[in-house]
Amino acid sequence: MDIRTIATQPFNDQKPGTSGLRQTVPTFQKPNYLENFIQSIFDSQDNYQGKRLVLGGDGRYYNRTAIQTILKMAAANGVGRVLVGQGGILSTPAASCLIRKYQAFGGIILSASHNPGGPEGDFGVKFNTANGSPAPAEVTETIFAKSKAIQEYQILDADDVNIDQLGEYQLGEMTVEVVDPVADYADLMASIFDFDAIRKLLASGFSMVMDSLHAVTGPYAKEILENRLNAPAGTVRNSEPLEDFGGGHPDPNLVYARELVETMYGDNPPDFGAASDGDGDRNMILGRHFFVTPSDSLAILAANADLVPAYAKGITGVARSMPTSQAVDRVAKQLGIDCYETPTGWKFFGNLLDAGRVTLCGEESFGTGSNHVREKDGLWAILFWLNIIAKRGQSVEEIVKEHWQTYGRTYYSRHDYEGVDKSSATKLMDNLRSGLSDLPGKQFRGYEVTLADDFSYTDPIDGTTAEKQGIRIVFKDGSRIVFRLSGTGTHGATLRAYLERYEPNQDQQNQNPQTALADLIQIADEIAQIKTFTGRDEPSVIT
Ligand code: G16
Repeated sequence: MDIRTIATQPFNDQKPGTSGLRQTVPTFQKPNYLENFIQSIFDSQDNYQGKRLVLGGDGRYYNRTAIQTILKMAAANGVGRVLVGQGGILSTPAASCLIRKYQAFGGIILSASHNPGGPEGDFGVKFNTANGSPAPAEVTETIFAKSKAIQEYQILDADDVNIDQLGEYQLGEMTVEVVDPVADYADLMASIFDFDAIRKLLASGFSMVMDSLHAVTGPYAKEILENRLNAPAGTVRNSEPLEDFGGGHPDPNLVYARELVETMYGDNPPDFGAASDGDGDRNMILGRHFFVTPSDSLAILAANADLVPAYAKGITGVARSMPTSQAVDRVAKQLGIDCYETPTGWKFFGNLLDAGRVTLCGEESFGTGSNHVREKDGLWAILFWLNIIAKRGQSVEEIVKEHWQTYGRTYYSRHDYEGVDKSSATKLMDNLRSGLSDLPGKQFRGYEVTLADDFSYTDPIDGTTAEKQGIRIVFKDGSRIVFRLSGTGTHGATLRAYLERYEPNQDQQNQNPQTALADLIQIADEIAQIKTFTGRDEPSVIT
């Protein structure tokens, strides 16, 4: 076996963000850049030699090249067997499913999620631990520390493996198993949902469209929706994963999933529309001329969980990230179950799910999931909605409006200011922080501040703490404004302002959210001086 030890020097920018290391493709193409980070992952782990690793990505540009490098490095570092998705494809939730099912010590997932791809686009590397969850902070901190001290890495001098052909291959002493990326995941979905009921729904004239945005969910959605659930051929649009996502931005929201939005808001639209992102962990749900906010979606899934076979016996608890609206809290209260508030980032749900404290969790950033894997899961959320519709026999809009009547409506919106100068964004946050103690008791347009803090979280299972997780300004009526800087961008800084107002009165539940939140939008600018610090008159993306 020809293992080479290559001398290298550290890079200073390999700190994993909200979800792994994300950089531009040209950054990852710098000599030794990918290798340093992968070696740092191996160096952060103990006793993995001889064990299994799961490997795959969302098919974006550089995926195939990176997979060959990682396979050779895994062989040189003593990994026993690597399960790699055929063609290098594995959605993030499918990778989590494989790690758990085949008891791997971890998984390396190659994706920059919803960020654009291509030679000038973004690339990313995420490491998931043996429970299938994104690596917790102590692991990512160790990886970062290793990356700052690295002097050499190990790589096998060998030919590339044919990752397009299912089967087993030998790479030095390591076995590479090229696996069907879809089958195990599709089986898992069939074990959770009432596929017979969904099949009947789809045979009854109910129409739907799923937009895979030329990203990883195409093959998964085709197998599950068209092959197993008999949806008509063509139900899944843009189903072929492309290295540059067809030039699009694989982000399932009202701005970037434009084609789907036009269909669902056009003449005679289908009954149901859905989309997922680059790596298949996000979801967007639409009805005829109707958009479901992710925060509402989480609350509605929780309120209807008893309609799904896997959750019919009840859910133990729910969790949401801090900026996610409090709609699910009201459902939890009614169900008499716990509701946890965690920092942004799916990794914070892992311990709660492992300990059985929560069954469902979700985030405002178009992510919802459950204890079936340890990642958010786009197709799972779409199937959950289909299962609910099949059982309730109502439209998306009817289900949501009935929910508002029962629990009240939580008006919600996120305003993103993308590509802001980093130092200006930092100054804005510092300025906000320094004024927090003066805010309680102050009135803004009739809203009185009752709490203003920088959110910190202590994990109830392992006691670890995470500080400075976003600035919360809470008003007397429960309305909130939250400010954070995104941890997933690669160009400048992205400021996110999250706005929320509760409306229990049924007569007031049909406003446009931007109108309903107009005062809070003004207050957000007044308190944070967004225009002054960013130089922007309006957000780049409103969701
Ligand atoms: C990632 C994380 C999510 C997070 C989202 C937005 O999603 O997994 O937990 O909510 O980023 O994070 P930020 O506000 O820091 O940009 P994904 O789909 O990009 O992996």
